[in-house]
Amino acid sequence: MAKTPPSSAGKPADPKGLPPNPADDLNFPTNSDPVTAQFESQRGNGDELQQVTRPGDPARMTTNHGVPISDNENSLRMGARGPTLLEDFALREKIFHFDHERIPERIVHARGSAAHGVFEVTEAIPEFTRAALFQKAGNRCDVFVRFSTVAGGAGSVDTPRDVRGFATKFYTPEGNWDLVGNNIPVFFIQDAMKFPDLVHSVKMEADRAYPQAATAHDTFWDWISLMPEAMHMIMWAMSDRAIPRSFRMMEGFGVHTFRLVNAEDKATFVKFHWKPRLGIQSLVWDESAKLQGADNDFHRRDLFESIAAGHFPQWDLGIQTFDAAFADAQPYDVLDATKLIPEEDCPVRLIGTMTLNRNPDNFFAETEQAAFLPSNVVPGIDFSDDPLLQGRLFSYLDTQKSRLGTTNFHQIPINAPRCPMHNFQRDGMMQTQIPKGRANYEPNSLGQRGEIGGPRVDAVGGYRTIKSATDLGNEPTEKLRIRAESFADHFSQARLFYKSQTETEQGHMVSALIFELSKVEIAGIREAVLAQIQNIDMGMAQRVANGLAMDLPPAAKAAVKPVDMKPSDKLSILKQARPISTGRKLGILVTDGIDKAAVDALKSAAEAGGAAVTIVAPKIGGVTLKDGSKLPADARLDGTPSVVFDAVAIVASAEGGKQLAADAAGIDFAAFAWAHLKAIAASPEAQPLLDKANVGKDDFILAASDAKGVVDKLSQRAWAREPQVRPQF
Ligand code: HDE
Repeated sequence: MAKTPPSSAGKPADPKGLPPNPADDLNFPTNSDPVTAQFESQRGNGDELQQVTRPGDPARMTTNHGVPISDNENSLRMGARGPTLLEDFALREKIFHFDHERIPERIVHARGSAAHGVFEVTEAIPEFTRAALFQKAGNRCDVFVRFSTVAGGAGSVDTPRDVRGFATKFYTPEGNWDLVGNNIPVFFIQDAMKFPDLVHSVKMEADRAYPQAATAHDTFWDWISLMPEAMHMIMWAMSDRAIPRSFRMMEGFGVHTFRLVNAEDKATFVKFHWKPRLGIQSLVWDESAKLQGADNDFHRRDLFESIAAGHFPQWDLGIQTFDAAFADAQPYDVLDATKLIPEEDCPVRLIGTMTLNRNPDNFFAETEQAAFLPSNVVPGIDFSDDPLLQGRLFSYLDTQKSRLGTTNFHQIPINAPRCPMHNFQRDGMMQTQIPKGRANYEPNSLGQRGEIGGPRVDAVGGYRTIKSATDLGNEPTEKLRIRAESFADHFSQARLFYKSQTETEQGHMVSALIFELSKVEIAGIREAVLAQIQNIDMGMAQRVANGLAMDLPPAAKAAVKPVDMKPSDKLSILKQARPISTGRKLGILVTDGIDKAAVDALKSAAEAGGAAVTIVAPKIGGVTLKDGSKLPADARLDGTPSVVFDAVAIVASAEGGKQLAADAAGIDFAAFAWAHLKAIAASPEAQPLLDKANVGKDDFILAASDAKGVVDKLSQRAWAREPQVRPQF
């Protein structure tokens, strides 16, 4: 554990010429402590939160001040039917507290879900960073991760077309490191100055307060059509990345270029990646739109239930590291957040694994009060001059004060570091700590005079900003309010992204643009977008124009003529698909009069593959089997459409098959599974239903007895079916 640093008088001069550590007689950790010991002694184990977790055991009910309560039903009144008395402190306190239960929601990323977990280093990288966490393989720290949509309010839906936030708080022994990223590696804008405009344009429109959680409206596309720098991000937002199947199946990206700094103060540029162990998968658009009605909480439920069932989602942390020579050689600026570095040009090296293994005990106390700050970095991790990142460094600290109401938000247990925290910052609203002694200033000599002297800086182990004034030879000359010329190419990477997709994925992007622009009421805005996207790909622009039944206007003028980059398979979801059934969901629709064996075979095959099974029946009490026994249902057909499953089976008796074919919910169940390109395993008696639902034949239409077949297809979609179920442009 931490040692007492030597007094300044006796301290040898620091080899790097740093000032000696001031005198102090208090213990505090330094980076010179053995790393493993630090981790063992200081790694959080959840106890920090346990100290404030109320178990909810039966106990005597009290007021907030501890006074026992005798009656929680009736307020105090004068006579049986008389007026209520102001004196009733139990009533007043209860209503007063209730009146203030809500806090302002996040201005963006308001709707989110989170989980606790552990991060473990698998490859040490001391050559790149002096961060204690990364000094040794096997080092572990606790993490808290919040996933979110961006545009919608806290009560909005889980599956709109939107970017997803992926914010991770690492509780390291050197303080909290927050990697506040998204599931898309680039962003809409290059400069923080434009963020309020972006957000105003995408949120519900100012006069009518709709649409909620949607980009498909005039103000968003108006703004986008005038912001060519957004075109690369627009390609991602129109791709299936913006409609993930699950938080568990998304990549995460730090987006900006950061820097790692080693013990010799050598800096290396870095981009952070999270790679999901379950692979990446998305919904199809019609399914994600229907899910907004079927289950508003689709992603939230999926995360919570998976963790509760012990299917802990995992991601590998990867880094792309590069130096200034590499940066200078690229045809884009690595400080521009609208650009990515293709993995083929700079491979991702995996250095750790994160496992989310515990649901929060209380949504408000943990998920809602979690405050992530990109400015939370630890020694060995530094920023770059990316102008978007620089703006974020201000915004997040600032916004917590308005959301959480106090500069002491860092004391809220979910935000508090799991390592010692000492300084001379004092007081403020909601101060919950009681610093002892009268030393609340520094320097002071009280420590040498037998009193508590308080903490002192650690010039060696403490955070030191890297010395270079600016990045990449960008030496300061004069104050300028400009955009660097190296940021001017807005289309080459948008084209790279489009060209890197499979035909199926390109078709989805075209359809998404047609859907979104069809919701735009002002035709001139649609035309302005068509003018921009011709600079990305003329074929795509023509297909979108066809889908809108509009003529292509002249192309917008591009500041820099786009170049063709080498397509990158890592940008496509389908080129990286992984057939993993773990954590998937099979819905089995059953009717009266069936044989249980068929259901049992499906169930055991699915469970052997790590998938969850839901028995769906016309009535919640279940069905009566052929042998007269009962099979209980988990869900009722009316209210559990097939959109909530990865694949479905329909096991019907002859009579049951006919009844389903006469039930709109039954027809939708089969028709949507077909339209959403899912595997359907059906008993022969279900054929009347399949006919009524216009279900055709292909490799994904199986016999109910083919339990293995349907489980193998849980993580796949019948892409070849797509032209049969919706128009292609
Ligand atoms: Fe954020 N962003 N952002 N953002 N952001 C917020 O901070 C902001 C940006 C991201 O689960 C806010 O605590 C500015 C990029 C996530 O609690 C706010 C700019 C990326 C979350 C804010 C950006 C993100 C936020 C709102 C442009 C991906 C949710 C509430 C300069 C790398 C964190 C809050 C959570 C939240 C500002 C752009 C990711 C207002 C000014 C780029 C995942 O401070």
